[in-house]
Amino acid sequence: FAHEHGINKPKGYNVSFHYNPEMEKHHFGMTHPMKPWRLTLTKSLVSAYGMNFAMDNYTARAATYEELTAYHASDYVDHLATVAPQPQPLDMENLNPDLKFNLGGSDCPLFEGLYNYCSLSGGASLDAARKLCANQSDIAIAWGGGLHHAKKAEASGFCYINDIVLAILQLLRVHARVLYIDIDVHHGDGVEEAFFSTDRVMTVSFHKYDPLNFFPGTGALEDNGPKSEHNPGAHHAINVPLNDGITDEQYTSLFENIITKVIEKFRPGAIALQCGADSLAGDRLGKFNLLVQGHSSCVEFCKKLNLPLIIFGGGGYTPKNVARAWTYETAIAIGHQHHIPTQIPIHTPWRDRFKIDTLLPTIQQILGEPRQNRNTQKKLTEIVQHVTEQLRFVGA
Ligand code: TV1
Ligand code: CA
Ligand code: ZN
Repeated sequence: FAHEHGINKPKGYNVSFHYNPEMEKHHFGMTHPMKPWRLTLTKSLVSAYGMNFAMDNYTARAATYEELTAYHASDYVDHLATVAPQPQPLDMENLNPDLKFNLGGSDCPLFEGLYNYCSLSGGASLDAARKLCANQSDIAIAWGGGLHHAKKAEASGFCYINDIVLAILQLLRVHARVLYIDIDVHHGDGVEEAFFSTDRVMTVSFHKYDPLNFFPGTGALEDNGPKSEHNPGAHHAINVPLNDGITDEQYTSLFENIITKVIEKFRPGAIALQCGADSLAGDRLGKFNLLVQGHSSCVEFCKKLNLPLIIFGGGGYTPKNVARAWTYETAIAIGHQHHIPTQIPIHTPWRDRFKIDTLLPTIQQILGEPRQNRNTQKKLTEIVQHVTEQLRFVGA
Protein backbone atom coordinates (compact mmCIF):
# COMPACT_ATOMS: atom_id res chain seq x y z
CA PHE A 1 0.00 0.00 0.00
CA ALA A 2 2.71 2.47 0.97
CA HIS A 3 4.43 1.74 -2.36
CA GLU A 4 1.29 2.33 -4.44
CA HIS A 5 0.60 5.62 -2.73
CA GLY A 6 4.13 6.90 -2.60
CA ILE A 7 4.13 7.57 1.14
CA ASN A 8 7.36 5.88 2.04
CA LYS A 9 9.72 6.75 4.82
CA PRO A 10 10.08 10.53 5.00
CA LYS A 11 13.72 11.57 5.26
CA GLY A 12 14.79 13.07 8.53
CA TYR A 13 12.09 11.52 10.70
CA ASN A 14 12.71 8.03 12.00
CA VAL A 15 10.32 5.59 13.58
CA SER A 16 11.66 2.23 14.71
CA PHE A 17 9.56 -0.86 15.40
CA HIS A 18 10.98 -3.42 17.83
CA TYR A 19 9.37 -6.81 17.85
CA ASN A 20 10.19 -10.50 18.05
CA PRO A 21 7.73 -13.03 16.62
CA GLU A 22 8.97 -15.57 19.19
CA MET A 23 7.06 -13.70 21.89
CA GLU A 24 3.64 -14.69 20.70
CA LYS A 25 4.43 -18.41 20.82
CA HIS A 26 4.08 -18.29 24.59
CA HIS A 27 0.82 -19.11 26.34
CA PHE A 28 -0.31 -18.11 29.83
CA GLY A 29 -3.02 -20.81 29.81
CA MET A 30 -6.27 -21.48 27.98
CA THR A 31 -8.54 -19.14 29.97
CA HIS A 32 -5.94 -16.54 30.99
CA PRO A 33 -6.86 -13.09 29.61
CA MET A 34 -3.30 -12.24 28.48
CA LYS A 35 -2.92 -13.52 24.92
CA PRO A 36 0.54 -12.89 23.43
CA TRP A 37 -1.12 -13.81 20.12
CA ARG A 38 -2.58 -10.26 19.97
CA LEU A 39 0.96 -9.21 18.92
CA THR A 40 0.71 -11.45 15.83
CA LEU A 41 -2.61 -9.89 14.93
CA THR A 42 -1.16 -6.39 15.40
CA LYS A 43 1.95 -7.11 13.36
CA SER A 44 -0.11 -8.68 10.57
CA LEU A 45 -2.37 -5.62 10.33
CA VAL A 46 0.58 -3.19 10.45
CA SER A 47 2.18 -5.17 7.60
CA ALA A 48 -1.04 -5.42 5.59
CA TYR A 49 -1.18 -1.62 5.58
CA GLY A 50 2.42 -1.56 4.33
CA MET A 51 3.60 0.46 7.29
CA ASN A 52 6.83 -1.49 7.62
CA PHE A 53 8.11 0.41 4.55
CA ALA A 54 7.89 3.63 6.53
CA MET A 55 9.79 2.42 9.61
CA ASP A 56 13.02 0.76 10.63
CA ASN A 57 12.05 -2.77 11.63
CA TYR A 58 14.16 -4.63 14.15
CA THR A 59 13.84 -8.19 15.36
CA ALA A 60 14.32 -7.63 19.05
CA ARG A 61 16.86 -9.70 20.92
CA ALA A 62 16.43 -11.18 24.38
CA ALA A 63 17.63 -8.99 27.26
CA THR A 64 20.65 -10.42 29.05
CA TYR A 65 20.80 -11.40 32.72
CA GLU A 66 22.88 -8.27 33.41
CA GLU A 67 20.28 -6.10 31.71
CA LEU A 68 17.42 -7.63 33.69
CA THR A 69 19.26 -7.21 36.99
CA ALA A 70 19.85 -3.50 36.26
CA TYR A 71 16.53 -3.20 38.10
CA HIS A 72 15.39 -6.62 39.27
CA ALA A 73 16.86 -8.49 42.24
CA SER A 74 19.25 -11.22 41.11
CA ASP A 75 17.61 -13.92 43.30
CA TYR A 76 14.27 -13.11 41.62
CA VAL A 77 15.76 -13.28 38.11
CA ASP A 78 17.63 -16.50 39.04
CA HIS A 79 14.36 -18.01 40.20
CA LEU A 80 12.55 -16.91 37.01
CA ALA A 81 15.27 -18.54 34.95
CA THR A 82 15.06 -21.88 36.72
CA VAL A 83 11.48 -22.50 37.90
CA ALA A 84 9.83 -25.44 36.23
CA PRO A 85 6.54 -24.69 34.49
CA GLN A 86 3.43 -26.07 36.21
CA PRO A 87 1.09 -28.44 34.42
CA GLN A 88 -1.68 -26.37 32.77
CA PRO A 89 -4.39 -25.41 33.40
CA LEU A 90 -4.04 -23.87 36.82
CA ASP A 91 -6.70 -21.25 36.43
CA MET A 92 -8.39 -21.24 39.81
CA GLU A 93 -7.50 -18.52 42.30
CA ASN A 94 -4.10 -19.18 43.94
CA LEU A 95 -4.14 -22.96 44.14
CA ASN A 96 -0.48 -22.86 45.08
CA PRO A 97 -0.37 -21.89 48.77
CA ASP A 98 3.27 -20.80 48.76
CA LEU A 99 3.89 -18.29 46.00
CA LYS A 100 7.59 -17.56 45.89
CA PHE A 101 8.02 -14.08 44.33
CA ASN A 102 4.26 -14.20 43.65
CA LEU A 103 4.91 -16.71 40.86
CA GLY A 104 2.66 -19.64 40.02
CA GLY A 105 -0.75 -18.21 40.99
CA SER A 106 -3.50 -17.62 38.48
CA ASP A 107 -2.43 -14.09 37.46
CA CYS A 108 1.27 -14.90 36.99
CA PRO A 109 1.41 -18.59 36.07
CA LEU A 110 4.61 -20.50 35.41
CA PHE A 111 4.38 -21.44 31.74
CA GLU A 112 6.74 -23.07 29.26
CA GLY A 113 9.40 -20.60 28.06
CA LEU A 114 8.53 -17.97 30.68
CA TYR A 115 12.09 -16.69 31.01
CA ASN A 116 12.42 -16.40 27.24
CA TYR A 117 9.13 -14.49 27.03
CA CYS A 118 10.26 -12.05 29.74
CA SER A 119 13.67 -11.43 28.25
CA LEU A 120 12.22 -10.86 24.77
CA SER A 121 9.81 -8.27 26.11
CA GLY A 122 12.65 -6.59 28.01
CA GLY A 123 15.01 -6.81 25.02
CA ALA A 124 12.56 -5.06 22.68
CA SER A 125 11.99 -2.19 25.10
CA LEU A 126 15.72 -1.83 25.76
CA ASP A 127 16.50 -1.78 22.03
CA ALA A 128 13.81 0.86 21.57
CA ALA A 129 15.25 3.00 24.37
CA ARG A 130 18.78 2.72 22.97
CA LYS A 131 17.63 3.85 19.50
CA LEU A 132 16.20 6.98 21.12
CA CYS A 133 19.36 7.55 23.19
CA ALA A 134 21.54 7.28 20.08
CA ASN A 135 19.28 9.79 18.30
CA GLN A 136 18.64 7.18 15.62
CA SER A 137 14.88 7.19 16.20
CA ASP A 138 12.44 9.98 16.94
CA ILE A 139 9.79 7.47 17.98
CA ALA A 140 10.60 3.89 18.99
CA ILE A 141 7.76 1.37 19.29
CA ALA A 142 7.77 -1.81 21.42
CA TRP A 143 4.24 -3.29 21.52
CA GLY A 144 5.54 -6.38 23.37
CA GLY A 145 6.50 -4.24 26.36
CA GLY A 146 4.53 -2.11 28.78
CA LEU A 147 4.44 -4.63 31.64
CA HIS A 148 3.99 -1.97 34.30
CA HIS A 149 3.07 -4.05 37.39
CA ALA A 150 6.32 -6.05 37.76
CA LYS A 151 8.25 -5.22 40.94
CA LYS A 152 11.93 -5.39 41.74
CA ALA A 153 11.61 -8.86 43.27
CA GLU A 154 8.03 -9.87 42.52
CA ALA A 155 5.71 -10.71 39.66
CA SER A 156 2.31 -8.99 39.66
CA GLY A 157 -0.75 -8.67 37.44
CA PHE A 158 0.47 -10.70 34.39
CA CYS A 159 3.86 -8.90 34.56
CA TYR A 160 7.17 -10.54 35.50
CA ILE A 161 9.87 -8.18 34.22
CA ASN A 162 9.32 -4.43 34.19
CA ASP A 163 10.60 -3.61 30.70
CA ILE A 164 9.43 0.01 31.16
CA VAL A 165 11.69 0.58 34.16
CA LEU A 166 14.61 -0.99 32.27
CA ALA A 167 13.97 1.31 29.29
CA ILE A 168 13.60 4.46 31.42
CA LEU A 169 16.88 3.63 33.20
CA GLN A 170 18.51 3.73 29.74
CA LEU A 171 16.87 7.06 28.89
CA LEU A 172 18.13 8.51 32.19
CA ARG A 173 21.72 7.98 31.00
CA VAL A 174 21.13 10.68 28.38
CA HIS A 175 18.20 12.74 29.65
CA ALA A 176 18.03 14.67 32.92
CA ARG A 177 14.29 14.11 33.21
CA VAL A 178 11.95 11.49 31.74
CA LEU A 179 8.16 11.70 31.75
CA TYR A 180 6.26 8.42 32.06
CA ILE A 181 2.60 8.37 30.91
CA ASP A 182 0.35 5.33 31.35
CA ILE A 183 -3.05 5.03 29.60
CA ASP A 184 -3.61 1.36 30.48
CA VAL A 185 -6.92 0.98 32.41
CA HIS A 186 -4.86 -0.27 35.39
CA HIS A 187 -2.66 1.83 37.67
CA GLY A 188 1.03 1.82 36.63
CA ASP A 189 2.10 0.89 40.16
CA GLY A 190 5.37 -0.89 39.34
CA VAL A 191 6.82 2.05 37.42
CA GLU A 192 5.61 4.53 40.03
CA GLU A 193 7.28 2.48 42.78
CA ALA A 194 10.58 2.13 40.92
CA PHE A 195 10.98 5.91 40.57
CA PHE A 196 9.16 6.88 43.76
CA SER A 197 12.15 8.63 45.34
CA THR A 198 13.58 10.53 42.39
CA ASP A 199 12.68 13.86 40.81
CA ARG A 200 14.21 12.74 37.51
CA VAL A 201 11.15 10.70 36.53
CA MET A 202 7.58 11.93 36.79
CA THR A 203 4.95 9.21 36.47
CA VAL A 204 1.40 9.99 35.31
CA SER A 205 -1.15 7.16 35.27
CA PHE A 206 -4.75 7.37 34.10
CA HIS A 207 -6.73 4.40 35.41
CA LYS A 208 -9.94 2.99 36.77
CA TYR A 209 -9.77 3.41 40.54
CA ASP A 210 -11.96 1.31 42.82
CA PRO A 211 -9.63 0.12 45.57
CA LEU A 212 -11.75 -2.79 46.79
CA ASN A 213 -12.88 -4.14 43.44
CA PHE A 214 -10.31 -3.28 40.80
CA PHE A 215 -6.66 -4.30 40.51
CA PRO A 216 -4.17 -3.19 41.85
CA GLY A 217 -6.19 -0.88 44.14
CA THR A 218 -3.54 1.85 44.32
CA GLY A 219 -3.32 5.18 42.49
CA ALA A 220 -5.60 7.53 44.45
CA LEU A 221 -5.67 11.19 43.41
CA GLU A 222 -3.90 12.17 46.65
CA ASP A 223 -1.01 9.72 46.18
CA ASN A 224 1.69 11.94 44.72
CA GLY A 225 4.91 10.35 45.90
CA PRO A 226 6.75 10.31 49.23
CA LYS A 227 4.99 12.35 51.92
CA SER A 228 8.27 13.87 53.17
CA GLU A 229 9.09 17.17 51.48
CA HIS A 230 12.78 16.30 51.91
CA ASN A 231 12.41 13.37 49.54
CA PRO A 232 13.15 14.51 45.96
CA GLY A 233 10.39 12.23 44.68
CA ALA A 234 7.67 14.22 46.50
CA HIS A 235 4.97 15.50 44.05
CA HIS A 236 6.46 13.46 41.18
CA ALA A 237 3.73 10.80 41.01
CA ILE A 238 0.50 11.97 39.35
CA ASN A 239 -2.58 9.76 39.53
CA VAL A 240 -5.79 10.24 37.58
CA PRO A 241 -8.44 7.94 39.11
CA LEU A 242 -11.46 7.36 36.86
CA ASN A 243 -14.73 5.44 36.88
CA ASP A 244 -16.34 3.12 34.33
CA GLY A 245 -17.74 4.52 31.11
CA ILE A 246 -15.44 7.48 30.43
CA THR A 247 -15.85 8.81 26.88
CA ASP A 248 -13.33 9.90 24.21
CA GLU A 249 -14.29 13.53 24.68
CA GLN A 250 -13.72 13.54 28.45
CA TYR A 251 -10.57 11.43 28.32
CA THR A 252 -8.89 13.42 25.55
CA SER A 253 -9.63 16.73 27.20
CA LEU A 254 -8.36 15.48 30.58
CA PHE A 255 -5.23 14.00 29.01
CA GLU A 256 -4.29 17.10 27.02
CA ASN A 257 -5.05 19.42 29.90
CA ILE A 258 -2.95 17.47 32.40
CA ILE A 259 -0.05 16.58 30.10
CA THR A 260 0.26 20.21 28.90
CA LYS A 261 0.65 21.38 32.50
CA VAL A 262 3.04 18.54 33.35
CA ILE A 263 5.30 19.34 30.37
CA GLU A 264 5.33 23.03 31.25
CA LYS A 265 6.49 22.40 34.82
CA PHE A 266 8.59 19.23 34.53
CA ARG A 267 10.24 19.93 31.15
CA PRO A 268 11.21 16.32 30.33
CA GLY A 269 13.92 15.42 27.82
CA ALA A 270 12.04 12.31 26.68
CA ILE A 271 8.63 10.67 27.04
CA ALA A 272 7.82 7.02 27.75
CA LEU A 273 4.18 6.23 26.88
CA GLN A 274 2.49 2.99 27.96
CA CYS A 275 -0.46 2.38 25.61
CA GLY A 276 -2.35 -0.44 27.36
CA ALA A 277 -5.36 -1.12 25.13
CA ASP A 278 -7.59 -2.41 27.94
CA SER A 279 -8.84 1.16 28.29
CA LEU A 280 -10.75 0.67 25.00
CA ALA A 281 -14.50 0.01 24.89
CA GLY A 282 -15.28 -3.69 24.64
CA ASP A 283 -12.22 -4.88 26.52
CA ARG A 284 -12.58 -8.15 28.43
CA LEU A 285 -11.27 -6.55 31.66
CA GLY A 286 -11.74 -2.78 31.15
CA LYS A 287 -15.07 -0.95 31.19
CA PHE A 288 -14.34 2.43 29.61
CA ASN A 289 -16.09 3.76 26.48
CA LEU A 290 -12.91 4.78 24.62
CA LEU A 291 -12.71 4.32 20.86
CA VAL A 292 -9.48 3.87 18.92
CA GLN A 293 -9.85 7.59 18.12
CA GLY A 294 -9.77 8.67 21.77
CA HIS A 295 -7.05 6.23 22.81
CA SER A 296 -4.82 7.16 19.90
CA SER A 297 -5.38 10.90 20.35
CA CYS A 298 -3.07 10.52 23.37
CA VAL A 299 -0.33 9.18 21.10
CA GLU A 300 -0.95 11.97 18.59
CA PHE A 301 -0.74 14.56 21.33
CA CYS A 302 2.54 13.14 22.66
CA LYS A 303 4.01 13.04 19.16
CA LYS A 304 3.22 16.73 18.69
CA LEU A 305 5.30 17.59 21.75
CA ASN A 306 8.33 16.86 19.59
CA LEU A 307 10.36 15.04 22.22
CA PRO A 308 12.04 11.65 21.85
CA LEU A 309 9.16 9.22 22.38
CA ILE A 310 9.14 5.54 23.31
CA ILE A 311 5.82 3.73 22.96
CA PHE A 312 5.02 0.47 24.78
CA GLY A 313 2.06 -1.86 24.64
CA GLY A 314 0.64 -3.18 27.91
CA GLY A 315 -2.77 -4.60 28.74
CA GLY A 316 -5.48 -5.26 26.14
CA TYR A 317 -7.67 -8.35 26.35
CA THR A 318 -9.86 -8.26 23.27
CA PRO A 319 -7.19 -9.01 20.63
CA LYS A 320 -9.05 -7.54 17.64
CA ASN A 321 -9.46 -4.22 19.44
CA VAL A 322 -5.84 -4.24 20.60
CA ALA A 323 -4.63 -4.81 17.04
CA ARG A 324 -6.81 -1.98 15.71
CA ALA A 325 -5.56 0.52 18.27
CA TRP A 326 -1.88 -0.36 18.07
CA THR A 327 -2.02 -0.38 14.25
CA TYR A 328 -3.64 3.06 14.14
CA GLU A 329 -1.12 4.33 16.69
CA THR A 330 1.72 2.97 14.55
CA ALA A 331 0.18 4.94 11.67
CA ILE A 332 0.19 8.08 13.81
CA ALA A 333 3.86 7.55 14.67
CA ILE A 334 4.82 7.44 10.98
CA GLY A 335 2.31 10.16 10.06
CA HIS A 336 0.08 7.94 7.89
CA GLN A 337 -3.15 8.21 9.88
CA HIS A 338 -4.91 10.52 7.41
CA HIS A 339 -3.69 8.61 4.36
CA ILE A 340 -4.57 5.00 5.11
CA PRO A 341 -7.97 3.56 4.21
CA THR A 342 -10.05 2.79 7.32
CA GLN A 343 -11.25 -0.43 5.69
CA ILE A 344 -9.06 -3.33 6.83
CA PRO A 345 -7.03 -4.49 3.78
CA ILE A 346 -8.54 -7.48 2.03
CA HIS A 347 -5.29 -9.48 2.15
CA THR A 348 -4.81 -9.10 5.93
CA PRO A 349 -4.07 -12.51 7.46
CA TRP A 350 -6.79 -13.50 10.01
CA ARG A 351 -8.97 -10.72 8.56
CA ASP A 352 -12.10 -12.59 9.71
CA ARG A 353 -10.96 -12.22 13.34
CA PHE A 354 -11.71 -8.52 13.14
CA LYS A 355 -15.44 -9.22 12.63
CA ILE A 356 -16.11 -5.62 11.57
CA ASP A 357 -14.01 -4.57 8.56
CA THR A 358 -13.09 -1.07 9.74
CA LEU A 359 -10.07 0.10 11.70
CA LEU A 360 -12.22 2.68 13.49
CA PRO A 361 -15.47 1.10 14.64
CA THR A 362 -18.15 3.19 16.39
CA ILE A 363 -19.26 2.55 19.96
CA GLN A 364 -22.48 1.02 18.56
CA GLN A 365 -20.47 -1.40 16.43
CA ILE A 366 -18.40 -2.45 19.45
CA LEU A 367 -20.90 -2.50 22.29
CA GLY A 368 -24.33 -1.88 20.81
CA GLU A 369 -25.18 0.35 23.75
CA PRO A 370 -22.35 2.36 25.42
CA ARG A 371 -21.62 1.63 29.10
CA GLN A 372 -23.09 4.02 31.61
CA ASN A 373 -20.67 6.89 32.16
CA ARG A 374 -19.91 7.18 35.88
CA ASN A 375 -17.55 10.17 35.52
CA THR A 376 -19.10 13.52 36.39
CA GLN A 377 -17.71 16.75 34.99
CA LYS A 378 -17.39 17.98 38.58
CA LYS A 379 -15.07 15.07 39.51
CA LEU A 380 -12.92 15.61 36.40
CA THR A 381 -12.57 19.32 37.16
CA GLU A 382 -11.52 18.42 40.70
CA ILE A 383 -8.83 16.11 39.32
CA VAL A 384 -7.37 18.84 37.09
CA GLN A 385 -7.41 21.23 40.03
CA HIS A 386 -5.59 18.80 42.32
CA VAL A 387 -2.96 18.01 39.67
CA THR A 388 -2.40 21.73 39.03
CA GLU A 389 -1.81 22.25 42.75
CA GLN A 390 0.69 19.36 42.92
CA LEU A 391 2.59 20.81 39.98
CA ARG A 392 3.13 24.08 41.85
CA PHE A 393 5.76 22.16 43.86
CA VAL A 394 7.55 20.91 40.73
CA GLY A 395 10.30 22.58 38.73
CA ALA A 396 12.40 25.70 39.19
C1 TV1 B 1 -6.38 -17.05 34.79
C2 TV1 B 1 -7.58 -17.37 34.17
C3 TV1 B 1 -6.18 -15.80 35.32
C4 TV1 B 1 -8.60 -16.42 34.08
C5 TV1 B 1 -7.03 -13.54 35.77
C6 TV1 B 1 -8.53 -10.12 35.92
C7 TV1 B 1 -7.19 -14.84 35.25
C8 TV1 B 1 -8.04 -12.62 35.66
C9 TV1 B 1 -8.42 -15.16 34.62
C10 TV1 B 1 -7.83 -11.28 36.19
C11 TV1 B 1 -9.23 -13.01 35.02
C12 TV1 B 1 -6.95 -9.64 37.29
C13 TV1 B 1 -6.59 -9.57 40.41
C14 TV1 B 1 -7.27 -11.16 42.28
C15 TV1 B 1 -5.63 -10.01 42.75
C16 TV1 B 1 -6.18 -10.49 41.51
C17 TV1 B 1 -0.44 -5.97 31.36
C18 TV1 B 1 -6.95 -10.87 44.73
C19 TV1 B 1 -11.37 -12.46 34.14
C20 TV1 B 1 -0.81 -4.85 32.25
C21 TV1 B 1 -3.60 -7.35 35.59
C22 TV1 B 1 -4.91 -7.58 36.30
C23 TV1 B 1 -3.67 -6.29 34.52
C24 TV1 B 1 -4.75 -8.52 37.45
C25 TV1 B 1 -2.35 -6.18 33.76
C26 TV1 B 1 -6.06 -8.83 38.16
C27 TV1 B 1 -2.21 -4.92 32.92
N1 TV1 B 1 -7.97 -9.12 36.63
N2 TV1 B 1 -9.39 -14.23 34.52
N3 TV1 B 1 -6.86 -10.94 37.04
N4 TV1 B 1 -6.39 -11.09 43.44
N5 TV1 B 1 -5.79 -9.59 39.34
O1 TV1 B 1 -7.57 -8.88 40.46
O2 TV1 B 1 -2.32 -3.75 33.67
O3 TV1 B 1 -3.21 -4.86 31.94
O4 TV1 B 1 -10.23 -12.10 34.91
CA1 CA C 1 -2.85 3.53 33.68
ZN1 ZN D 1 -4.19 -3.16 32.28
